[in-house]
Amino acid sequence: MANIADIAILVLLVVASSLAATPHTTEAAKHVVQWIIPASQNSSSFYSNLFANTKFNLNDILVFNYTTGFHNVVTLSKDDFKDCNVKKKMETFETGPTMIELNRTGEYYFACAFPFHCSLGQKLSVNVMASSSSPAMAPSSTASHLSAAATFPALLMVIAINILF
Ligand SMILES: *[C@@H]1O[C@H](CO)[C@@H](O)[C@H](O)[C@H]1NC(C)=O
Ligand SMILES: *[C@@H]1O[C@H](CO)[C@@H](O)[C@H](O)[C@H]1NC(C)=O
Ligand SMILES: *[C@@H]1O[C@H](CO)[C@@H](O)[C@H](O)[C@H]1NC(C)=O
Ligand SMILES: [Cu+2]
Repeated sequence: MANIADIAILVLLVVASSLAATPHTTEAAKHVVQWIIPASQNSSSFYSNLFANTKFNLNDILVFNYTTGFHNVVTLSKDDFKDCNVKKKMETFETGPTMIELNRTGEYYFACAFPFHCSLGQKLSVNVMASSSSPAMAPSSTASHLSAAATFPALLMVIAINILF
């Protein structure tokens, strides 16, 4: 026969474990891209197609994976990106893999500055959204409701078992 203290401890354990299992929402996503000259015929849209369904949120990390010395990563203005004017680069990253922390919202324009690589399609623009706080909150509260809903029957069962046996 269970006593009140046993039940109280069980309740605490179950509640604590459900709290611990609640997922973290602020985790930054990591997007890895194989940074190459696209082999496809539609080379100029290769990278935009690749990420057509990807959402980039503030503080996500973009990883350009390439072999140092074979490619690099430069940032460009919108116009220089369009024209592959890589000589007007703002920043240069030359060690692969290059990790870029997307620490501001808005458009980023990346290209490889090796001769002809950009015009052969090795260019990528991403639009970083500030949505990491608001839309991410919705799934989070749904998740914690679900986990609370799932916890309650489990709690009753544990108590019932404890009382019965
Ligand atoms: C390739 O480009 C053509 C013409 O621009 C387009 O119709 C087709 O959908 C593209 N294919 C892919 C896989 O992007
Ligand atoms: C980077 O590219 C290399 C060579 O293609 C590959 O072995 C490695 O798994 C890639 N790394 C990531 C994080 O994708
Ligand atoms: C954002 O990241 C860049 C390099 O990725 C860095 O130079 C800059 O200081 C960062 N800005 C902030 C506000 O953290
Ligand atoms: Cu390149």
